[in-house]
Amino acid sequence: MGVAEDRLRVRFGLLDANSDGVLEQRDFETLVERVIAASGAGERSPEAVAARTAALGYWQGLREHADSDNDGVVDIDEFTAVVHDQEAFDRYVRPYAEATAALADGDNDGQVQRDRYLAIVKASGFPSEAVETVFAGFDAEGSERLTRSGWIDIVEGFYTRRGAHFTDRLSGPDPGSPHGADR
Ligand SMILES: [Ca+2]
Ligand SMILES: [Ca+2]
Repeated sequence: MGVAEDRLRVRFGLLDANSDGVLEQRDFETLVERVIAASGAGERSPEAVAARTAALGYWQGLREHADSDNDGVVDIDEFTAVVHDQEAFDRYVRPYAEATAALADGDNDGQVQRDRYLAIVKASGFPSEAVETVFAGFDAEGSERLTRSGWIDIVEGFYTRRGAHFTDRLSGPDPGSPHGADR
């Protein structure tokens, strides 16, 4: 399997929160609750409510776009056919990235602290070491913070780039177990 296929499998596996091999609404509901819990935002906070709406929008957008056999779930072949589509990213993935960045930016100053970033990205299923490496790569000045737009750039790079990209590190050494349950 080539690097590009590995990368696709990792992306798919991260979204398949219940690891049943297909993407469905339940996966997105599970993911967003993990992210909300990790963020420290209240379950009923406006940011949490907005994140749930964005997660559902992500799923609905993906299903409408990708579920070509119309069976109500998105399998890896259907996912692979659409994942690099920049217009689709802008339409239904970016709002979710923005909502999670808002969750992470607890004091709403446009900056995300390193510990919050790490907690949320790990809750999304990425392996710890990879997450820290990517943060360090992005935070070249050692400020221990990311801007919200930097956060969205990371998500966008991970999902839409076809070629090599520094977010490849998020794939970690073992793309077969992206959830890294015991790390
Ligand atoms: Ca699933
Ligand atoms: Ca399908």
